[in-house]
Amino acid sequence: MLEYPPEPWRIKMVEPLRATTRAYREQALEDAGWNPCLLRSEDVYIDLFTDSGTNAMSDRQWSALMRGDEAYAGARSFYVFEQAVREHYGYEHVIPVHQGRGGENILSRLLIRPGMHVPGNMYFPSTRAHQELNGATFHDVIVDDAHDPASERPFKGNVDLAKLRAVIAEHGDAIPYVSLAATVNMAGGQPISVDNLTEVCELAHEHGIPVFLDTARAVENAWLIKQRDPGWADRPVAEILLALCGPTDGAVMSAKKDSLANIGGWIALRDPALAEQARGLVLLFEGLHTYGGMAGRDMEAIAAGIAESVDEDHIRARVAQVAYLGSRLSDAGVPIIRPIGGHCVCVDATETLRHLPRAEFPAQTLACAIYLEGGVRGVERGAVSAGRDPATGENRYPPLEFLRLAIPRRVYTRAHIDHVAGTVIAVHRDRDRIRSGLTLTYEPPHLRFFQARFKLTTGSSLGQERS
Ligand code: P61
Repeated sequence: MLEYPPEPWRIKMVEPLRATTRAYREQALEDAGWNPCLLRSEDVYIDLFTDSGTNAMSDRQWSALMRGDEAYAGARSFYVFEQAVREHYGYEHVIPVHQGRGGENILSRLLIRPGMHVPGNMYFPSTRAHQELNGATFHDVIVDDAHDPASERPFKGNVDLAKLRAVIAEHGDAIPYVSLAATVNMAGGQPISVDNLTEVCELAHEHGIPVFLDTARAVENAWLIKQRDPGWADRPVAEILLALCGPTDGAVMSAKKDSLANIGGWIALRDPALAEQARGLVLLFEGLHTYGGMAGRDMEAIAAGIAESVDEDHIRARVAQVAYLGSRLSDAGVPIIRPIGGHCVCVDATETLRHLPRAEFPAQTLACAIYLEGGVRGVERGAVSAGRDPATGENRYPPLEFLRLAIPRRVYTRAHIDHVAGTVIAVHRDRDRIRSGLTLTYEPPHLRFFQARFKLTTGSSLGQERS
């Protein structure tokens, strides 16, 4: 019997979903240029495109919205928000931004100069895009296991300290900061351990290099630490979160993830001088330093969401729902990234569609196949997401090529998750019927996966239809 703890909430308001026919979905996908990202959400039955901003807010968050103080300057809601971030993440200076990439833009502009080098535990598209826009080269210093879908190592988000030492030895003076992520998204939501994070900070600090943590899913990381590191098994998740942030110099946050909000984010810093400079840039790019592009009500909803995010019942049920989907797929022989991460289940596309060359984007093809099969939307995380090398213009082929099924928080029921499992299992069973991959017909210069368009490489259908 797979574990599926009863949800620690009941449903007060519902949003109708529409099931469609296969013929309808074929037309919709064709119109969307074989990119599920370009589908209209009303044409999607179960939307696992992202867990970002797709959370269901609680009755407390909705009532907090009504307390929003919409003053342009010094809104009361800002101080409520600031206090919640300080209390749960432990940083002194809290600067609001409209969402995560707003913070990435500010931090990269502040600290990066052309020719610099940024090491980190695997790239994230928007994070690396901002680093590269400002002239830096990103160096992946994550442990090798992170690139191996089958490895069961519990902390595949850890940094390989030897790799980090090598980058410091070569580029020490030109490293503005180490860019760490809690639960590494592009590795399938894999956590970093407190011990490893602490060692990274010690090493970087010895060389005068600050460390900034992407805390978008740090609560989920804290929960996985509680599950996987016996030294933390008895500690509250709120305490583990503080232990993760403690050794770092600051954080960038997308509140659209852990914080159970639909929009928002922040930069959190310890250094008052750097914080002052960040506020200056926020004024230019986001909004005043006491709202950063958010409405007062958004800041209230985030403050309430932060408190709920570290509730043990919430985080247990959230991560268990992800694990339930992963276990159902694993048990049916679908190759997924192991161990199952905090926010998503990732189907190994190179393994599933072994007969398709990488140049035909197997993960993008798989995303199309599960949409056609069951109206389920996931997202490609492979060569399309990796984009082109800015120096050579060639496609980058990262070791991992997978279809990500990211689960929004508190949105779908077990029956929905069972529908997803049934859909993916059916596509996997009939995988040999998928005869065509995809060819790009349009690609924008940045974050191409969001807007790219494709055509079938051969024929007029994927070939998966049953006769
Ligand atoms: C997602 F490919 N994540 O997972 P923003 N850091 C981390 C994220 O996961 C993240 C951001 C920063 C998304 C949406 C997304 O290139 C991409 O609030 C670990 O979305 O600006 C976002 O936070 C950025 C996916 C965003 C992407 C940008 O689905």
